[in-house]
Amino acid sequence: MSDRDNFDYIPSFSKYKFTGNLLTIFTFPSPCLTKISEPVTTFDESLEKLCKDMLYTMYHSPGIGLAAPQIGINKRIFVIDLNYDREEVTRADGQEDFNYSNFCPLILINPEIKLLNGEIVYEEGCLSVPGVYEEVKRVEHIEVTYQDLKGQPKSLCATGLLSVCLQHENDHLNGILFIEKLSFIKKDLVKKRLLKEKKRKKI
Ligand code: QAP
Ligand code: CO
Repeated sequence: MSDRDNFDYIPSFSKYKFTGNLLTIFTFPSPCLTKISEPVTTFDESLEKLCKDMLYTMYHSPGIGLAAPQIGINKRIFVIDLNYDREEVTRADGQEDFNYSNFCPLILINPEIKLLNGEIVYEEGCLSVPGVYEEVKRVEHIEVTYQDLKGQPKSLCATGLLSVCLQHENDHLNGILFIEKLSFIKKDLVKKRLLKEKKRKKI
């Protein structure tokens, strides 16, 4: 069994289909992106629904990670899937659509990251900072403890892209966007560009 088969703890997800609601993703400079999020204390049906909707929204964006603050909910939750397949298809009525498959979702609740060692530079992007991709330097080896949907304690070790993604999403829970990690000059330039773009779209 590959790790891609290991998602039967999410009932409405299967290898070939999933259901959920599309949530609105807030973009820079929304206030929800700079708040410190609160720990989750209740592990119930509504938490499961929220996580499913976050995954659904992430797959459709498409993205590889999404944190609750990005959808306006300041709770310590994020979802990740680095491995799913997305294939463009033409439906019977001629409409272009996408087929998604091979989901490998990770749901982390109340995560705590322990930075171990090494250094990794990766070109990051963010659904809340659309169109911006910049290199960010982070720690390569990390260890993460967290709770699953049932509140059970879990842990994992990560390197490479998974490590980068876990650190990026965890930053969201502390109100930090990846553009904050850029040099002063680059950060300023990117922020001004984003604000200008937003103003232009409103007119
Ligand atoms: C975070 O980011 C991440 O600008 C997840 O127009 C990114 O899924 C961690 C996206 C890279 C590690 C490495 C961004 C989609 C998706 C955009 C994402 C866009 C459309 C970003
Ligand atoms: Co992000």
